[in-house]
Amino acid sequence: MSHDLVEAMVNMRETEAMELARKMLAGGEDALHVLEGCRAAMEIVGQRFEAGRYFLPELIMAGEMLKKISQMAKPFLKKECSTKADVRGKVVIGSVKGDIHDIGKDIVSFMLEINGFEVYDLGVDVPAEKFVDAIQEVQPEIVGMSALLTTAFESMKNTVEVIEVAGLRDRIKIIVGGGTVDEKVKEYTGADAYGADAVAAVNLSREWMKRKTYE
Ligand code: B1M
Repeated sequence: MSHDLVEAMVNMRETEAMELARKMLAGGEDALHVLEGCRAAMEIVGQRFEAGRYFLPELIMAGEMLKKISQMAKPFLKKECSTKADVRGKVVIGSVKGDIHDIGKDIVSFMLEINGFEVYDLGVDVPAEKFVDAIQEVQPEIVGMSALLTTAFESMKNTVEVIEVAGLRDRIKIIVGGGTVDEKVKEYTGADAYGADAVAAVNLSREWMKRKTYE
């Protein structure tokens, strides 16, 4: 991963960051590595925000830079993964209620799509009831919940509970991910698995679909 790109992003030099990302992608660098490097830059921006060195405008600008780079990276991701699409299934995904972060969720959705899944993205700040309605309508095998705010873990847990109360829990597998989500959050929320990144989300989903095929 280019230290220059991380440095440009962290210091809000947008034009330079876009040019570096464009060159890296055009030069054949692994698009997923470029995105994971951007995640490292976001980590530093987040730390500066927490420390009171950066404020909301920097957070917004960092998000915009990453969105643009994600768009740039999409065609290259397709090239890497499209041949691996052998197992199909439906996934309903969203950022849970109270959380409007969507860059990571969008990367996960896109990676699932190019790996042969039909993805129904409910967007951000999604109430539990909207997940329930979508499960009833779409009949997915997998439900994905994303959250970056620690305060949204409660929403994740509540969403899993509401799905259970609606009698839909047994027919789906639930995967959670995003920012500070980890195995403990998975346990706390009652989800089936935690995905550390987009590739993990795809692998888990593929694994579940394979198992379902042999059941
Ligand atoms: Co916000 N924000 N933010 N923010 N923001 C964080 C998350 C924060 C950690 C920064 C910090 O203080 N260090 C902090 C949360 C602290 C906490 O809860 N402990 C924070 C805060 C506090 C806030 C606000 C409250 C700020 C305020 O208003 N005072 C506010 C909350 C708004 C809300 O949600 N209600 C807010 C707002 C925003 C912006 C709108 C300005 C912008 C988001 C733009 C957008 O998403 N459209 C923003 C940004 C950019 C960030 C940081 C800097 C970057 C987030 C990001 O896009 N990361 C972030 C700092 C950080 O992340 N360290 C921060 C890159 C992205 C690719 O990673 O989303 O983790 P990630 O996704 C990864 C994996 O986690 C995984 O795959 C992805 C690809 O590898 N993954 C999944 C994600 N979802 C998955 C689902 C899966 C599986 C894997 O299965 C379903």
